Amino acid sequence: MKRLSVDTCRLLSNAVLRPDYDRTTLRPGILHLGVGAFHRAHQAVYTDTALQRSGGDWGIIGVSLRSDSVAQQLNPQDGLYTVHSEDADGEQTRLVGSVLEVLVAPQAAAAVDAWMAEPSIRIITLTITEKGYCLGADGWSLDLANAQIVQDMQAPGAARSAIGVLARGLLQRFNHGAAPLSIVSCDNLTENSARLRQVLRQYLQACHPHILPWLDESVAFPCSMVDRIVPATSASRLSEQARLLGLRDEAAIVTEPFTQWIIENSFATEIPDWPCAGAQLVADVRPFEAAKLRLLNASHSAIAYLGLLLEKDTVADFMAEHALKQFVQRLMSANLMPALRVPSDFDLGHYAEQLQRRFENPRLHHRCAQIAMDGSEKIRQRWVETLETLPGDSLLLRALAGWCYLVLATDIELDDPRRGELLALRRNTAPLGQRLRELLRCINIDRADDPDWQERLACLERHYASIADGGIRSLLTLPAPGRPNA
Ligand code: CS2
Repeated sequence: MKRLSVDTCRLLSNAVLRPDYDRTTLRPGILHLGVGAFHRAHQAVYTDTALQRSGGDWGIIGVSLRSDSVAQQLNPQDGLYTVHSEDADGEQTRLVGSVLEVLVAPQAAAAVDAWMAEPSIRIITLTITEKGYCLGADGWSLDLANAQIVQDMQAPGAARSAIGVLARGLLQRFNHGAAPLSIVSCDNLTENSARLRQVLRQYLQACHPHILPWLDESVAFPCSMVDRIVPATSASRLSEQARLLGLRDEAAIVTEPFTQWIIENSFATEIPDWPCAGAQLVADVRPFEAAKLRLLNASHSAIAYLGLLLEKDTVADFMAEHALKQFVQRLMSANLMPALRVPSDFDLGHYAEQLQRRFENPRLHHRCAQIAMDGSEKIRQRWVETLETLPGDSLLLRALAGWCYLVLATDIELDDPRRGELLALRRNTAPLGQRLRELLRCINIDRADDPDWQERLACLERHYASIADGGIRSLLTLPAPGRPNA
């Protein structure tokens, strides 16, 4: 079967929607760091719709920070790929034309710097995952003990971390006319771009302090909340897509129809017509970020860890079992939702119902193992604030007991930036209470003297023991309705 490209795309099945703007004259206006599946199903699609409806020079230069796999998928296809969205109510496939090229930063550092310096690039967006921000324990400053940051600060010209690459590009931009710029984080962190600004300032302060006045004056960091469930595309799904398309698309994405992008309206530059594609520009994204992270992502992580312990492959498999779905519903309604403060016109109940249907989508094949990745980073963002509003025992604490058990007592593979520390705790033979306290430190809970945490820790130990005795199911049996926080 032929492969998708500019030359072959006329052979695509007629069912595929295609862009009708002229890609041959489209100039880049956006540089994106971390051009994985999420970016291709989200920001690149909003930009594609904006190009379609309102035009403008807003092509995207994608940058991979480590591996060349996305470049291998997209460059031979002239940047073209398809997005297939599907749920129980219907499906749609579209060809996306907004990505022009993918560069691999370690192999093409000069080209990446040159694009960052280019005034026609007006926006840099990022999806580099939570760990990419190299945040220290306070969640806002740069982790100066991070090995990559240490290395980058010693040799900023050869930087490899996202922060180092961005800083080097900003230096070039400053040296080549200092055009204004908007930098938008699209990662699952509250106040994502504000945090990025802090760590970047700290890095620049150490390496190129003379550009800080320009950064403060001319570079904006609008925060944004992004939402779309985008599982990694499996090999079998790629073959299924190829049959549907009539062409091989190595970069095909399969996702859900739902998509949301809420962006702080504080740009230093013009932007594509993202609002016509459904993006909402607001004065304050924080309530939206909190609702998304502490409801969607928090329950996602709970499903992932409990699901792995129950040998459920996907989120939909988990939700297909009545008792487990009930657990998720109660986790949301009794623990997660009461801890949120949302604007009066935000219908949290509707959002939660919609979420459950999204999780149940049987076409998504979103693997628990994918969501479980980087747990020590994600749990900080998703669970800790809510746990602190809940006294003693709670369903969320049971989910935390599940994660602790998974880390300490199973041989399930851990894909986590703190893998070394976690594995050392797994092998450690110290008393359980001590190991749990150390594990909690890995998710930034270090309050051994706080009586509330002592109570939670005692419950955590009890739950851990009951998982060890009777398996995780014993913990997911719901207490009688009406009990507070249960
Ligand atoms: C998921 C998210 O992998 C994960 O951690 O919780 O990627 C989630 O699918 C997205 O944030 C949904 O918008």
